[in-house]
Amino acid sequence: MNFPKDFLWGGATAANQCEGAWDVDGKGLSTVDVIPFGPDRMKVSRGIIEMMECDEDHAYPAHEAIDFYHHYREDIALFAEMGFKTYRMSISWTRILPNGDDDIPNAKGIEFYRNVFTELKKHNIEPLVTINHFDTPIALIRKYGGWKDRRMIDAFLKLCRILFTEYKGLVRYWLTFNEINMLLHMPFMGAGILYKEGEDKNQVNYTAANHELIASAKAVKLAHEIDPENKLGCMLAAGQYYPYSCDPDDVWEAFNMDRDNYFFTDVQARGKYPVWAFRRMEELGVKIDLTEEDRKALEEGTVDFISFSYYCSRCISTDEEVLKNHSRGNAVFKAVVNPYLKASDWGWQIDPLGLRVTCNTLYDRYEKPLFIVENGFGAVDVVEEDGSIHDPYRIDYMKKHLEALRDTINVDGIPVLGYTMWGPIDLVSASTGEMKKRYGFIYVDKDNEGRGTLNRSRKDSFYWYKRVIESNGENLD
Ligand code: BGP
Repeated sequence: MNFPKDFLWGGATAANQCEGAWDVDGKGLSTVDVIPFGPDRMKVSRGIIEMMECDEDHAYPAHEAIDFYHHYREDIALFAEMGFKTYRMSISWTRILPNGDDDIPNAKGIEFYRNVFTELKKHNIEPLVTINHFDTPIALIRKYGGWKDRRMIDAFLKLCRILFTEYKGLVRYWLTFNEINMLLHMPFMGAGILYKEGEDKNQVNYTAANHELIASAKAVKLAHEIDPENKLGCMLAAGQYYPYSCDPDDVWEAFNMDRDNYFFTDVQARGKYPVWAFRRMEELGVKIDLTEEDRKALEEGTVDFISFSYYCSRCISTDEEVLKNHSRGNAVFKAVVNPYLKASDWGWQIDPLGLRVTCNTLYDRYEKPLFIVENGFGAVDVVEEDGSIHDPYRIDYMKKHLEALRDTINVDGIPVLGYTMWGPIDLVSASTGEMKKRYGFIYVDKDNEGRGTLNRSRKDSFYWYKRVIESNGENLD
């Protein structure tokens, strides 16, 4: 028993982390263009420091990134060489609509993505497109204050209508919002949210979440209307919470931490807010504006599949002493170090079985096909004198996760549409802005300071993944 016959093997990237060309061919300014490298990055991402334009004192990694904008043919050829069946990428909203809601789209932006999709088709690679991957037009933040304003729904749908119409027949798989739950953790990066003095953060966050959820549902309906062949997915930053101990308080805490994340997918998959979400909002003193029309939209816009990123499981405790040992990994999530697991250099703990646990939980909850659209290992790579790059740690991480996925499919019987590992080509890290935190099978010659030729080269893992795809996952060695 192995992976399904039409399993979609591939890799995933995001526009701002690879395209560069931030101000080229009419592209407008977006949140990700003003999120700097260095110590201020997290503060800006979280909305603690306000940054609405670039300044001289900071460097902005998204400006050039790995310049996929000018290298896409070469990069796609390398993906094809590995045998990719699918490539997950995102659209830069401001490349299509420079101000976020322009009446006339930017022809150069439309053309760029058409060229990319056509190139993919040439290589028989199915595009999987994230409509919004941490990317809010600055002009809409100035105009509306980002997703806390209901008018963002119409602006987003304007973008969606253009995409679904322009790329009809070229793209079939769409995700509405990348890691939609990130809105609660990195509000500026996730949803273009800046808080005004005295504003209640919970109220703002849940209002914005409500708007994104309505926008997502309406986009799903629209996509199905424009082309019934379209398949739409939600996208969650997943990773099961484990209780640190069997103390019922820890168990209950872990259960609730998970629920906070499922808040979004519960609505996107089931078409309505779960009972507990209203109670939770009441506890927080939050009131959302959910009209009859909104409820209908949520009901009519449920997703076709559940996609998610999985890097690690999370562990939580109610014991103050244990809580002091905060996990360094993915610092946006509250978690303590799990003593049973090893970690990457960035403190992200490695838990392949956690992927199986997460898949089973999501399938039990929604009974819809799953799609793992991000999983991978950020590490420092060394280029040898002869130019080769040996990355057994990356192969080991992915092999173990693919074994767990194989069990999920074969032993547990869960339908999984595909697997797009994160960052098949080195790109800018979303959390740290670094180049040094590399995920790729393809090395890009560029360092944290922006120096390098941007030349591409194949790591050992490149050949390994090629064998994996060739054997449809039978050969994971
Ligand atoms: C997810 C994001 C990606 C990606 C990945 C790895 O949260 O969807 O954009 O970057 O994490 O994280 P990082 O780049 O911080 O290592």
